[in-house]
Amino acid sequence: MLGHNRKMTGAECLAEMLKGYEVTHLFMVPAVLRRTFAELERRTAIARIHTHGEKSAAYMADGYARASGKPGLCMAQVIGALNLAAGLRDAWLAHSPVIAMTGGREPRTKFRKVYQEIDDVPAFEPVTKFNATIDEVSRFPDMIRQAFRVAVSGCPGPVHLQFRGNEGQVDAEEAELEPLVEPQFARIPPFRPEPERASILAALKLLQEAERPVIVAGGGVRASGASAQLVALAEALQIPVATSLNGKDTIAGNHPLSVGVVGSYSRESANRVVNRADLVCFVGTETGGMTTHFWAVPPIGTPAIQIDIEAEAIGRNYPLKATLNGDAKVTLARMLEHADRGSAARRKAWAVEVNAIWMEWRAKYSPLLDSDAVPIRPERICRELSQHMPDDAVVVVDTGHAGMWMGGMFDLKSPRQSYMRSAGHLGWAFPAGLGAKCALPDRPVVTFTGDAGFWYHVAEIETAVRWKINAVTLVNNNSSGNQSKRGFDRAYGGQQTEQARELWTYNKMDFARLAEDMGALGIRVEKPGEIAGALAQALAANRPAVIDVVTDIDALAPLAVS
Ligand SMILES: Cc1ncc(C[n+]2csc(CCOP(=O)(O)OP(=O)(O)O)c2C)c(N)n1
Repeated sequence: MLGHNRKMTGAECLAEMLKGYEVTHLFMVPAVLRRTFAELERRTAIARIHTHGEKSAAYMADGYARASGKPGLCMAQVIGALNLAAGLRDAWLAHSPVIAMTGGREPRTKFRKVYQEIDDVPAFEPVTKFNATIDEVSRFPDMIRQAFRVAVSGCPGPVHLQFRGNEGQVDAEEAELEPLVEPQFARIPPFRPEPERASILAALKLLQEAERPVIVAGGGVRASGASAQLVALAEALQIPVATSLNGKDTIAGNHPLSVGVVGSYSRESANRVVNRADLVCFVGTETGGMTTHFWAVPPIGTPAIQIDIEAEAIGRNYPLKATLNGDAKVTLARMLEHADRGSAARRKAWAVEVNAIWMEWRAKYSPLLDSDAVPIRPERICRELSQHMPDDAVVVVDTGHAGMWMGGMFDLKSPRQSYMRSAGHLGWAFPAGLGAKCALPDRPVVTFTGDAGFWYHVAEIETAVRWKINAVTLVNNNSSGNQSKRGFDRAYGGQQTEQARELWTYNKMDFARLAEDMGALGIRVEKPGEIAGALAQALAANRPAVIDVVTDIDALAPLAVS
């Protein structure tokens, strides 16, 4: 209740507030907010996960946030602040509510060449929605509330609070404070704004009259928890659904109306369906370059509708026939209430055509999905994972080839499964998977990464072992970053020299052995028939597990069609 102040330290206030916001874990490299850490131990059960680098702390907080919908917290002292800022970049791109706290400067000594000190605040500007300093202990309550409020509101995203003192020592000072918490802002979404009825009816009319419509569902559907409403509307009107990579888990891959991920890291059939559509309904997607294959899928000029919680996103890249500003869940629910199910008959021929496009894709890629080749084809790993992933798994995927393989070739088979992907940063997935497991300890978490991606934060195996974060990490180990091969072929005018391979290959590495040495379970897989058994063993291990799958360095993911 506002106005009930008591004398306390900033540390006591912050610890009480984090407990009130139901934070369960935070991720950091010391030493920052030391007094707060002591109060956290005294007053709360919050796990203070001490990592091997600030960037992986930020990625863990991001994975925690995306898995739970609750803000993920990460922290660094002044010298680690920019490492932390670098780690917010993926959260920024993915609209993930991460709260970063850093130590900052003392007004008494700044500009006097204080050891380790620079002005870090500007570096947080491009990766945060709110970037602020706490200079007075009296500002703890309102600024912490504002950090949570901004992180989860509207289109979610990262925020940064810099605390005075290189380690944020302002937390040791006392004032009359009230650790008031607003539980509404403890998770996304705090509000569900609804579009006006007229715009709902206008959009529905267009969808119902269309003969070849398609829905493109993005991360906004996931953030809103609107999968059930999306699928119900698609079923009522018989409209196929493509997703962005960020929205992959908004419809199960085995649903008859699912056509897969559209865009650059995509499935060929999804791009073909979206390019045949006479009306595209974008829901909770930025319509960015990745989802639209640089605005070629669908081509600009295709009749379109857009639903988004951010008014300023509506119409950014495609001229629109109808616009809906609101939360995805309530908007889709309202559309369903008014939907004319009888109009579905108009789309019978479209359903047949869409199914034929999907069957063509399946026939074309079956030999690779089912391949018994040694070294193993990544497509076969994807098929094995589609078949054997637990029904409630959280699947976490890195970028580059990992994003392409899993985006295009892996299918979720249950609405209870979740999928989270790197928004572009190589190396994100392994720590993000650990953060996801902290947020959802009772669900299996399976991360898919290439070896180049895994190398980035391999030291965090020790963190996983120390904290018993029993996530499973599968490494597509081709001793290279072979997604780069095509680009270097082009740069060398068609075919690269033998020496050019030094630009993208690595020494061979047995990650299973490395994992074992660090106290995790390590399983080396060299034959495709061993993948399912390794996954089952890793999931049952009751300790962190690394499945090191030796794959074909010549396997290149198919490029997007437009
Ligand atoms: C931070 C960052 N740096 C560089 C890149 C560019 N990049 C994309 S994929 C890739 C190589 C991926 O290698 P790996 O994870 O081993 O997968 P593979 O291509 O071998 O299947 C690189 C360097 C990136 N996406 N992110």
